Amino acid sequence: HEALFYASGRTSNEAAFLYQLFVRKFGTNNLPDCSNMCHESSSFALPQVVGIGKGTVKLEDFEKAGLILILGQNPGTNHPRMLTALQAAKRAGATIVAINPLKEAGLLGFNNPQEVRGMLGFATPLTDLYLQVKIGGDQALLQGAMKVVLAKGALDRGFIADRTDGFEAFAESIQAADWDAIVRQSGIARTDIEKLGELVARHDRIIACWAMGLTQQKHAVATIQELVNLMLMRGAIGKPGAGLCPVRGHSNVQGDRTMGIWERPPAWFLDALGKEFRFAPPREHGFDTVEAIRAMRDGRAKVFFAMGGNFLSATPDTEATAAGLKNCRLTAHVSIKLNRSHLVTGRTALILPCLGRTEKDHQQGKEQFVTTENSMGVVQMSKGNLEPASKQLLSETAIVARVAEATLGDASGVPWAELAADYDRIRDRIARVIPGFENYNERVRKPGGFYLPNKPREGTFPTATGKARFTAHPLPELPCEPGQLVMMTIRTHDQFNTTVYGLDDRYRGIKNERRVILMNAADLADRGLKDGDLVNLTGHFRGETRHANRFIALAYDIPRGCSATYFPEANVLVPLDSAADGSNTPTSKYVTITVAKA
Ligand SMILES: Nc1nc2c(c(=O)[nH]1)N[C@H]1C(S)=C(S)[C@@H](COP(=O)(O)OP(=O)(O)OC[C@H]3O[C@@H](n4cnc5c(=O)[nH]c(N)nc54)[C@H](O)[C@@H]3O)O[C@H]1N2
Ligand SMILES: Nc1nc2c(c(=O)[nH]1)N[C@H]1C(S)=C(S)[C@@H](COP(=O)(O)OP(=O)(O)OC[C@H]3O[C@@H](n4cnc5c(=O)[nH]c(N)nc54)[C@H](O)[C@@H]3O)O[C@H]1N2
Ligand SMILES: [Mo]
Repeated sequence: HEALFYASGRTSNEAAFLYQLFVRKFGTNNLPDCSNMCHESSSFALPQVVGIGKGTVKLEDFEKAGLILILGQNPGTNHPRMLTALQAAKRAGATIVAINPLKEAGLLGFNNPQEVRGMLGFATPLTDLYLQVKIGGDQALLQGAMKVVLAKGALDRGFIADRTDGFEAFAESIQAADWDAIVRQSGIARTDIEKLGELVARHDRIIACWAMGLTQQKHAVATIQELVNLMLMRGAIGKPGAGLCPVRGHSNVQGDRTMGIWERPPAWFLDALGKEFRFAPPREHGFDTVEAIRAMRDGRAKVFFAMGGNFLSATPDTEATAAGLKNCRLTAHVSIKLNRSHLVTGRTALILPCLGRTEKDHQQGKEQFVTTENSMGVVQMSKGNLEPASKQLLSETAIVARVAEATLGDASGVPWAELAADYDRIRDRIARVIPGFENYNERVRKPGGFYLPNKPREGTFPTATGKARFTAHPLPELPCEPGQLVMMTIRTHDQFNTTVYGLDDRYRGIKNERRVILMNAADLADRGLKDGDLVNLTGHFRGETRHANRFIALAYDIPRGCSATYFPEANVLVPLDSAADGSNTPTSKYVTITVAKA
């Protein structure tokens, strides 16, 4: 338990399965991953209320939807392919609502470069209702909309009676919710909230999409369950053109979790894994990302191994993470690109370069392919077509197999080399351990791959009670002292997480600078600041302060009291101990700061 095995979300199903097998044979569930900082709040919230930690829609549902809600997501930049589905939905008559503190360009309109009209620059208007919610105000906004739906009696009573429980207590809590608090916390006028409520009341084919704006909040789990409440009122889960759509980030982050990259593995998974590989997997839950940093900092962890990712830059409180990594006896990274995590190391440090997904992967003369699972639960093959950058590069799978063999010797009883020599053999083992992967090798070779089973999609909810569950969540207090601003850390178009490709933020009209803070003009004026002033940022959390100096303050269309900086430049300000209730996801979208002239 003094060793930590991190994973980012690029690792293939095959490498991920072998990796977690190695770690559990080694004797721990210390498998923190990027999910802990990403959609963990969704993975934690959804099983309790719908019985599965994933979405319930397929791409084809978008064209059948009547109403699409997009909360805390910037698809134009982060999920550009989704815009095609939204555009098609729009043309088929769907109404689209965006809920976001910023008016993100991709949500306002859309140029499809694949279409002549798009090339000529005619944007298809996308959003019918744009609600510039205050940071952290989504739960209040959703409660307001649900008050309207309740008042109109616009309920799918058959669905509620047959497929759900907990409605009475939920309805009471919504009735008790106070309009003044709702308007204050959401920052949205009651008339606009009523427009949203009326749209919800009018539609039953509703799709709800969300991403980091909802998940990286202290009250993320409650907010996501509130969104599920709204969907259940209208019977909008488990029918065509309707359902939940948590939009994921890394290409295989969902698959990695399915493969067992999880510090809190379910018992059935460990049972099946133990049976297939004849051992007793450790049962005790392991460390997630936040706990892993604390363990390194406090000297309780001495080895840090990373399968991809950029742990130093992606995690909260960069200083604390750096101190933790330096405390280790060994740090090792399997990577396709150099990054800052390679520079802040333990006493011994290894960089193990590996093949990328775009490169050809030969094992014993035979060309291999790997597989991944997308946000919609589709498992597909992925095969590189470029010559590898070097003949000496190993695949991730080969590296895991060799590390396992060297660490565990013959005692493990797993034929590591044999498995890594032909990925079909790994897939055969996955098929025997994880439900839904039967005939894996055959089915994944078919064009388009295959869908994993999804019970809520088919209308049954494998929760504790066998029903979808309404839950009641009284509005929390959101901390923000007088003079403070709430800061969210967001992405630009020209970065992929910690890999920054360019200094422009083209859709927000910011050029050649990333150390900026976007603020409401009135908030600038209050502090005697002008657009373009150089400022120092101070984070405040439980009496601790954190500092990030010399940012450029820019006046921007953002609600009062809210501000935005970029990830990863502002990660130094994200407190390690500020995390979502239940999921322990760092609150990267809710950091309380003060701003002063530099
Ligand atoms: N080009 C590019 N694509 C990417 C990535 C990348 O870095 N670059 N990263 C990938 C990964 S790992 C992920 S997880 C996804 C992330 O995809 P997103 O979640 O879209 O990414 P973020 O930039 O973190 O922004 C979230 C959005 O939430 C809004 N927001 C912030 N706080 C709140 C709030 O309290 N309420 C509401 N309603 N909205 C809020 C912000 O204004 C922003 O528009 O993208 C993936 N795709
Ligand atoms: N403040 C703040 N912090 C955040 C976020 C935020 O919005 N705000 N977002 C969080 C989110 S959503 C996420 S997902 C995490 C991301 O956390 P990570 O996944 O740890 O970070 P990345 O920047 O995606 O990792 C990039 C590195 O991965 C390696 N890599 C890329 N592809 C491969 C591959 O195929 N194999 C191997 N072995 N290595 C590869 C490269 O070396 C590259 O430098 O960051 C989180 N941190
Ligand atoms: Mo992510």
